[in-house]
Amino acid sequence: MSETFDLVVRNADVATATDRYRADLGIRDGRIAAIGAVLPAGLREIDAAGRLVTPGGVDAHCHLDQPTSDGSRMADDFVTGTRSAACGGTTTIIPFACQFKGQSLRAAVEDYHRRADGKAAIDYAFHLIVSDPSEQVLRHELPALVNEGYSSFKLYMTYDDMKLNDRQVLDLLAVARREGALTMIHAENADCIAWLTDQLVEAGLTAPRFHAASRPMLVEREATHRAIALAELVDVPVLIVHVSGREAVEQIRAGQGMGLKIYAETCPQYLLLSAENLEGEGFEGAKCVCSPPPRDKANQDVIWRSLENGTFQIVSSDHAPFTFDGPNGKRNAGEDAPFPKIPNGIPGLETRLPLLMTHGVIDGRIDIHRFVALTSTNPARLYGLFPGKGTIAIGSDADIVIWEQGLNRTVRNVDLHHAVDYTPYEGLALKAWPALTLSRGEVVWQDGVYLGQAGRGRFLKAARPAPATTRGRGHRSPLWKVD
Ligand code: DUC
Ligand code: ZN
Ligand code: ZN
Repeated sequence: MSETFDLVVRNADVATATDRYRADLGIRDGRIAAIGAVLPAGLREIDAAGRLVTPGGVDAHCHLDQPTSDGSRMADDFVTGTRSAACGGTTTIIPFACQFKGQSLRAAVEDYHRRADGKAAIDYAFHLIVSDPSEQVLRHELPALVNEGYSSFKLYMTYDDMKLNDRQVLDLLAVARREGALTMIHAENADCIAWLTDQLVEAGLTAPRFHAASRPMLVEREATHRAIALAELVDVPVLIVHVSGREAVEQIRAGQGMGLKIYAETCPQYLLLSAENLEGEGFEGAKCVCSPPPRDKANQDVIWRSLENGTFQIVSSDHAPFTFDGPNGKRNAGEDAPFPKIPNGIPGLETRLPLLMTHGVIDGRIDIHRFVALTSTNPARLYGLFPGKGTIAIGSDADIVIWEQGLNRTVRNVDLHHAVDYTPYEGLALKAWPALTLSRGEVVWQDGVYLGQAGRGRFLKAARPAPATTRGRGHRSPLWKVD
């Protein structure tokens, strides 16, 4: 075996979730083979020239080519979605294989593999979405799939085509406990939302901004409280996804304070957008319709503080790519369409890391180690992909970002690589962007040019991520920050 490196990244200012050091990185066969002060020559060399170098991002919550039941259609498939991710420094994604009611879970997984096969340019694992926890699913399909590398699943407490009642949630949590899977929960109270929506529509209050009024903080607080209580009853860890504001944060902190393993994720939209963005001219507000909706400035501040103080383990994009114009997009039902007809979700795969680097690290709200933990190391750990993904260490995949800092730019949709015709972050400041992204040692993005190839991305089987119980003696969290 030759000892020559395929690639050496020289003079890197490496930041991981825990460490910061100046080093050369030697890469062989797609993995980091050596880290040293001065490494021998490689077949190829990249001089990082003292630039900040971080692990590639792991976006643990994004939706690509996910079938929907309302006729809307996602603009990004695995070709455009992974291209966009790579250009923004993300090297691993975990989208969702979604079960429709009445469908077999395995059929949903097989269908989703067909959508990804030959298309992804970076590596990917799958979460499951369970919307029909039948006996067959609970007893056979889900345990078998967890064993085969699909070790996390999402359940919904809202949306007519997805929502589960408390008994169904308990049944699924019990399977998660037995099988060592991690449950992600979309926590909003379905009946409250349906009732409020009816009131608003009857009163003729149907513009996009009333989307936020139909799902106030209270409905998220109540469902978050209930989700945590159900997890406590079953004695199993859960992860509350896309947390939007103070009242839900307080529930999560209360659970964590009781010693429960309650993990939590937030997204750039809850840090950088507010309900005011839903009030844009005419139908513009539809560009920011997502659930839960962005809240107000005070809630944004709480979310920022909760990144810093460790309440949150993960920042994901929740990329849910619907175009504004065009068939199946947000404006498909017309400018007068009532808000319940607007597809829920916004794009954000490509902007997640640069926005958090700019508004979090460079603006002094979080340090670089927290940034790496939230965007790469923690999602890799919690979803069973560590240490192959999520860090810069000998033996890990050479998924690496070299940063260009000191920029004075703004987000512009024309510069992005997704298939969506807008970004909700248009005009926000950008002080950093990846100069180069390596995926398993291959350059997929360099100096503004996409160099990836559809089909080179590999499916990753996820190990069982979670401790089986939430506070049993001797159980350790997989997270270094939470224990
Ligand atoms: N929930 C998600 O997780 N993503 C998009 C919309 C939603 O409600
Ligand atoms: Zn959700
Ligand atoms: Zn989502």
